[in-house]
Amino acid sequence: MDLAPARPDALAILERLGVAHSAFADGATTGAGLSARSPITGETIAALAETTPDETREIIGRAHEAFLRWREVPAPRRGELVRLLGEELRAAKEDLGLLVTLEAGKIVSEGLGEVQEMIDICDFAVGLSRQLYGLTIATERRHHRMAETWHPLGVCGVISAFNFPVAVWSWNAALAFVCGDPVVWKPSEKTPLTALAVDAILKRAIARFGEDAPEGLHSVLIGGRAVGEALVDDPRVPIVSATGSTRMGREVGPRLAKRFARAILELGGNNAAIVAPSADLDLTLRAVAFSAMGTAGQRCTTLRRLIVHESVYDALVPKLAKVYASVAIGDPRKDGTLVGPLVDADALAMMDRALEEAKAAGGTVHGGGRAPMPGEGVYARPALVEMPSQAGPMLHETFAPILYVTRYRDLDEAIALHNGVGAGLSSSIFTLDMREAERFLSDAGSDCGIANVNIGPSGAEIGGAFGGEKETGGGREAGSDAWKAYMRRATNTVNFGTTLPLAQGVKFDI
Ligand code: UN1
Repeated sequence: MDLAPARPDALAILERLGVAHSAFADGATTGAGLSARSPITGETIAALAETTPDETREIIGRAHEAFLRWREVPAPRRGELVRLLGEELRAAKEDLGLLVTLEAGKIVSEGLGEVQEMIDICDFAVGLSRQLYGLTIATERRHHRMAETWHPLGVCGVISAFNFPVAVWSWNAALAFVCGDPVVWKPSEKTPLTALAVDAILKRAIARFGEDAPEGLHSVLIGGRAVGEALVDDPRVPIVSATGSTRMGREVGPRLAKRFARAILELGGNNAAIVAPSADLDLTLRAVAFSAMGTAGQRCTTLRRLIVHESVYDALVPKLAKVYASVAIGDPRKDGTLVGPLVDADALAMMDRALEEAKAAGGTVHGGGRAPMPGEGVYARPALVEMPSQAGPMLHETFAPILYVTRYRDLDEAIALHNGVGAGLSSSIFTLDMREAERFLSDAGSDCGIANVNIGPSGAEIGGAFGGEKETGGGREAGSDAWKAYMRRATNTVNFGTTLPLAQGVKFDI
C-alpha cells in the first residue's frame, strides 16, 4: 500500500483559500526558515520565512494602533465581523478541515469537527457582542449610583499548539474581537499553514466588513521561541492566552506575571475516568476508546488514566484490550481510519520511554510500538497499560496514545487517585448511581476544570468555559463568562447629588 503525497492537496487548498504564495515560498527559495510538514507522510509541504523579533515588535505596534480604533467600534458592530468570519468558515469548512488533517494528522471527521468548533464559537461570540453585561451595584451613599462596566483590554497574544491548530485560536480570537481586542497569533511551529489559511479566511471577512476594521487587527507570527518571547515580553500586550505543555507554561506564566500582564494558561492534562460498579460498560467502552485514542492521544483532554472498580475490571479491561488490538491505524484521510500519525518522531520516542518506565513500575503493556506504514510518517499502535498502582509515568502527561488502567475498591480511594496528579484539566465518572455521580461533581469530588458523567473527558462543547486547575494553569477560554478575561473591569461611582458624603462615614471637613 502506498501513501498518496500530502503536498499537492495542501498547496491546492492554500491556493483556494487565498493564501498568498509569497507567504510560504520565501523560505523555500532561500532554504531558510521553518518547514511545514505533513505527519501523514513526513514530507515537507512548504518552507516559510520566519518572523523576526523586530518584525514582531512592529506587528505589535500596529496591533496596538488598531486597538485604539477598534475599542471605539460598538461591540455589536464588532460582533458583525465575527458573524462574517463564521460565514467564511462555513464556506471553507471542507478545505480547512482537510488542511488540518494534512498538517496535524487528525482523521477527516476530527479535522472537520475542529472547524465546526470554530463556527460554533463564532455564533457564540456574535450573541455575546450584545451581552457584555455589567452590573448595577447598591451604593451606601445617597444620590449616588454605582456600576460595573467592561471595556476592551488591548492586544491579545495567542500562542497555540499543533494538536488543535485552528480551534484554539478561534476560542480566543472570536471573544477577543467582540471584546475589542486585536489579536497577534503565534501558532505552533508544527502547524503554520493552517494558521496562514485561517488568516486568509479572516481577511475575507474583514474585507466584507469594511473600514471599521483597522489594519493590524490580526497578525500571524511564524516562528519559534524567539518570536514567542517577543510577544510574551511586550508591554503593549496586556493579555496572552497560551496553550501547550506545562513546561511551556512554567516559562510563560512568570514572564507575564513579572510585567503584570494577564495570562490565560491552558497547559497539560492527565485526565482520568472512574468506572464504577454500576457503569453501563458498553457505553463506557465506546467513550473510553474515543477519548483515549482519538486524535492519536494528542488532545490535552485525552483520557490517560482509567480507574476501574475491581468488580467490573475483568468485564471491561479484556474487551478494551481487544479494541486496542483491532483499532484501524493509518492514513487519516482514509474512511474508517480512527488513529492517524503522531506529530513527529519525538512523540514516538516519548511514548516508547513512558512504556519502558511503565514496565519498570510493574505495568503490563498491551500494544504500543511503531505501526508499520510507508513513507516517513510516524504511526504508533495505541497502548493499554495495566498498572498495579498509580505510579511512574502514570503520574505525568505523555502526549501519545497511552491509557493506564488501575483498580480501586471504594469511591473515596478512586477520587483520591483521580486527584492525585499534578494536572487538573478534565475528568469523568461512569456510573448509574446518582450518589456517586453527584459526589464526583461535588466540592469533594473531581478537582478538574471539566468534570463529566457518562461521557469521556475529551470533546467538550464550546458553550462551557474550557480550562483546568493546578498544573493545567487555571485559565478559561471559550464559553460561559470566559470573555471577562479579555476585558478590563471598571467600577464606576457617580454622585448626582449636591453634597459629598464619604464612604464608610469618614469626615473630612475643610
Ligand atoms: C486541546 O486539546 O487543546 O474538548 C483542546 C476537546 C476539544 C478541545 C481540545 N473540544 O477535546
